[in-house]
Amino acid sequence: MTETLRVAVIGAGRMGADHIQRLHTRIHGAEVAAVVDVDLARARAAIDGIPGAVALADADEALNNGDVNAVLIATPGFLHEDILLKAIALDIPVLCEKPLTPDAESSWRIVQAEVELGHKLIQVGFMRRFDAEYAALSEIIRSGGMGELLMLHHQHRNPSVPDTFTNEMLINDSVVHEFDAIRFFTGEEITSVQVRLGKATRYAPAGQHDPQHVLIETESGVLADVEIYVNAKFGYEVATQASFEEGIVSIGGDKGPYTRSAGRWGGNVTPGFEERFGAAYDVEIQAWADAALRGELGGPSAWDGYATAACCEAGLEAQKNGEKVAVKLAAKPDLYK
Ligand code: ISE
Repeated sequence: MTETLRVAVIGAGRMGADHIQRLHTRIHGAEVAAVVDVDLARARAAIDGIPGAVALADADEALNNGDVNAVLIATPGFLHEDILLKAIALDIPVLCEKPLTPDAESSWRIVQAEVELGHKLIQVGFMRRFDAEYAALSEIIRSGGMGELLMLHHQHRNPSVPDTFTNEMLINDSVVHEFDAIRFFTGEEITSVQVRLGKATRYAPAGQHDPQHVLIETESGVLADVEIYVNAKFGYEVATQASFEEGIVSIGGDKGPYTRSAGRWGGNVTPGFEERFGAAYDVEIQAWADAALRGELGGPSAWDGYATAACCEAGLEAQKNGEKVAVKLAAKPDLYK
């Protein structure tokens, strides 16, 4: 049995570089064996100080390198399918940053390839499931101690986004996390999505309507709403309030230190997702490595990637027509039950 994952990290951008440092300095049982980036200089910079790691410009070269036995994919979503199918053919474990692929049809091809292989290899990078407060809220829901969960209210605010962040990306790149979180909290599939466009901020880049209000229903009738606001300026916030029969639970509020000085009180606003979810990413990648070394899966599966892609597809249609759009899902294969 393999004792150490020798990981090829594909993509050395913002998230890839963060994961490379994480694997190198904090994760047990996994090491960076190769870093691939079309920008070879960026790949070289990313392996600086990591003994035994090679920098490459081609993913195939990394996958066929005898020293590699696992893959972490951190490229933009449209590049995922090819690498995922190759990793499945090689039967090696994968951590794939969200989205699994950009649309439900291509995600379904990944699900089918895994079903054909006969076991699960792909963990999708929905890191919020590994956040301590997300886990605590999920436990409260499962325990039934506060009665039935009735509604979820989500706030997802980013300080700013690059000009290349399209209107569709508010759904595909940002609300995709809420789709997964709602499925994680309720243990149910999402049945419909509606998007409402109200008054918009003048700080949104051309072509982007920001903020947007997303209304979601699950199989048992839990209602969820999401404020997605990606040019909120003040900082980063991901928070949820859950309404139960017996009370209300809030997660994701401001954290200390809470300071009082010179007649004022306050604290620091979280600047971005690396800070907000840094600990969750560590837990996520460690869970992936531990499970992969046992030949198991340590988190959300390719099915979760496919189901959230189907929600995004409904969300994009809803963005255009303002209607409540049904989520279309294929039957869940036995492998994921
Ligand atoms: C980004 O890609 C993420 O994954 C962040 O968690 C999210 O808050 C942000 O909106 C996305 O663009």
